[in-house]
Amino acid sequence: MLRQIIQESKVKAVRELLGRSERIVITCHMSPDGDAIGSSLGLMHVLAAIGKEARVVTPDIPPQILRFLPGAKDIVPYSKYTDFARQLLCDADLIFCLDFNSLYRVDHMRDDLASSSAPKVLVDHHQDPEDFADVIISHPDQSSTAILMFRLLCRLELFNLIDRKAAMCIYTGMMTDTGNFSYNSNDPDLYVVIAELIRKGINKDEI
Ligand SMILES: [Mn+2]
Repeated sequence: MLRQIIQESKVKAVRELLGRSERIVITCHMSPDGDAIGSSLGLMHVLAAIGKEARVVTPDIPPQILRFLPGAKDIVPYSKYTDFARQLLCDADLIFCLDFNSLYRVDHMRDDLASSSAPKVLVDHHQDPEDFADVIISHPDQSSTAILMFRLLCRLELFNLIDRKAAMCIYTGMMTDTGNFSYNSNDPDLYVVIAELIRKGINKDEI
């Protein structure tokens, strides 16, 4: 089984925030990569499965190469749909900030993100996160935000709601940040997670 690395107090805080939130925004850094988009969409699918209205808002347009990911077409790029994205941030009752450690990483979306009254949960693996979120789940020893998201979902007892679509997104994130498991990839837990994602029905040869 997986080692437990996320503190129970933080899991509990996220569980409570989720319990009283309906409109949830998930965001990530500008020039999003496979980890930023994969962990965001993976979370989005699971939140949708528990009946939440979850939207992924990115600072700019995600790269074409990630369009194959389930849910990618529903992403709202702030740079393109600024008013709509601003409204989503403003109306949200919870915001997940994934795969970045500083508000500067969301570029021109910074003010709208910072000024939203919604509580913020940071899930990230970069060093020295800024203190802008209400709950900070920061584990620089983890190879990707996507594997950290998988761990968080398991701790929230949402493992059973990770479907094939969510699994594809999470796998893509894990793969991206390890160069297809060529670096930062000695943690045995990585392969435990991959095994679980394959059981969820992903075809890793097609990703
Ligand atoms: Mn990353």
